[in-house]
Amino acid sequence: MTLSRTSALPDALVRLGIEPENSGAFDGAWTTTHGKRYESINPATGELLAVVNEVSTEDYERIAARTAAAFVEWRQWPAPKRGEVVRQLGDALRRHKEDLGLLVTLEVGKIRSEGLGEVQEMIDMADFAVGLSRQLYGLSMHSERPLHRMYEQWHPLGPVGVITAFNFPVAVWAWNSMIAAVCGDPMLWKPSEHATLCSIAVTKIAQKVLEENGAPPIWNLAVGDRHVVGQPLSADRRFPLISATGSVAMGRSIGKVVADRLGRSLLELGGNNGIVVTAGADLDLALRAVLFAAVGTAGQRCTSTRRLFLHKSIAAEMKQKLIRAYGSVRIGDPSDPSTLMGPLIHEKAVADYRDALVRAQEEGGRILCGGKVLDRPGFFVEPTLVEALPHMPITCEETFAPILYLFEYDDLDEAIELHNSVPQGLSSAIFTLDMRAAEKFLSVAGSDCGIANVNIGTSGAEIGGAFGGEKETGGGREAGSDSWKIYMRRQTCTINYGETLPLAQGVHFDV
Ligand code: UN1
Repeated sequence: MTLSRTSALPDALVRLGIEPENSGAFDGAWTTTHGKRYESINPATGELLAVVNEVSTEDYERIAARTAAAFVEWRQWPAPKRGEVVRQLGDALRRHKEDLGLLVTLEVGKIRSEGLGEVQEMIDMADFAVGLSRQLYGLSMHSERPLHRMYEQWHPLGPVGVITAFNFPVAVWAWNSMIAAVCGDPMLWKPSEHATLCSIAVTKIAQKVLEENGAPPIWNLAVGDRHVVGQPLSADRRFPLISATGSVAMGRSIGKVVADRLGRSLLELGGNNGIVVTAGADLDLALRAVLFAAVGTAGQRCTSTRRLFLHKSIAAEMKQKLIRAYGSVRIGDPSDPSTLMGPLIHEKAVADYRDALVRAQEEGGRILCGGKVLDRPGFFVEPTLVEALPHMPITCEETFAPILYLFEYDDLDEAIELHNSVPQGLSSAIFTLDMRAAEKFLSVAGSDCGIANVNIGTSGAEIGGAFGGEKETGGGREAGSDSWKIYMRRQTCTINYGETLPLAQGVHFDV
């Protein structure tokens, strides 16, 4: 594909501080970088949006050192004061919602409503974190020893390395940065190389809030590939926590490096999410949910539905409904409000889509509709339904594309077994009006995923819950609930206010 520079940057990008050529290094100030130049491409047109200068290994070292230095100051700010800074960041995001949402659309191809939804997810995280800044509770325990008091407290952990993927280029930063900030941790962000402008815009918004509050540089940025940022960051002992979102292969290599230095990793890796539809389910509800979860974001969410298990009694009807709905999905310019499905992120994603469909057919699958790459600029494909056989190897893999594999089943136990038979364990759902089926799906013998829904699709989780999954999805939990605990260190304190020294467990040790 040939690249042509757009005549001028869209006003929204200019308002966000994006320039034709940008520095990808922020550590309290935007600094000159020594790495290569990266071109940010609009995946819907193939046009060049702007250029970003990536960091070099020496730039990384400087940013990491500044992040570590910021910790020494930031951890002394009272948590509610840290929360106040996050509150102001939430307000700034409210003001920039339209522009930042549009940048998400232009740089990664999400439709307008999903681009705005992503910024809303950041705002929701800010609100959650502000409340949390007054609720970083520890427990107190009753000591077994007389005149002793025992309690636990939570201290800031240290600088956090955050590695994010292209598909949620701003929200996943917010999951980490808002919580890390109230917990007292500064962070160094390595964004996806396919969403560099989003990372620069977010960091500029955050920079202003930090400056207005006289806060140290806690939201730092190092745009660069795995060699100059990803690997050094994972191995860097100044970062006790590495939070990484991306493929299983990426998580496996980062996880090993972090484990080797006995650091903590928070991994949010691939999903291969399934929906079970039982006999007697509300099929229209199921249809709408499947469509959003399988076709939304062009199938490029880690929570996208990739496998659909249909009870034999409703399979034919549901397939017909799906084929009709898939045929009417409006594919095209993601900034046009009537578009439902935008492009894939790049040429390689299109090749992966093609390869997956070739393999699916070789393994016995049958394409029911879709399956074609669109002949137009940008990286557009058709949403695709494939009738699949149980355990086809391709259905055990995550292909980041709008391909949905359909299976039929006789009884629920069989469906749950097939559902759980893949290596990933992120999100899952059942559509049913039968409370026994719903409860079985949610029971210990039901879905093995980190997220399990009833009459709701697999994607589009709210931030209030802990987000993440089991098995090869990596086990990490981010965003709501008590996910904050991984960003802090727990200290158990026992205080003796008596005049003797009784030992626990009844041990005597007197001279
Ligand atoms: C991802 O795809 O990496 O539940 C995150 C969802 C979104 C987050 C997805 N709230 O679909």
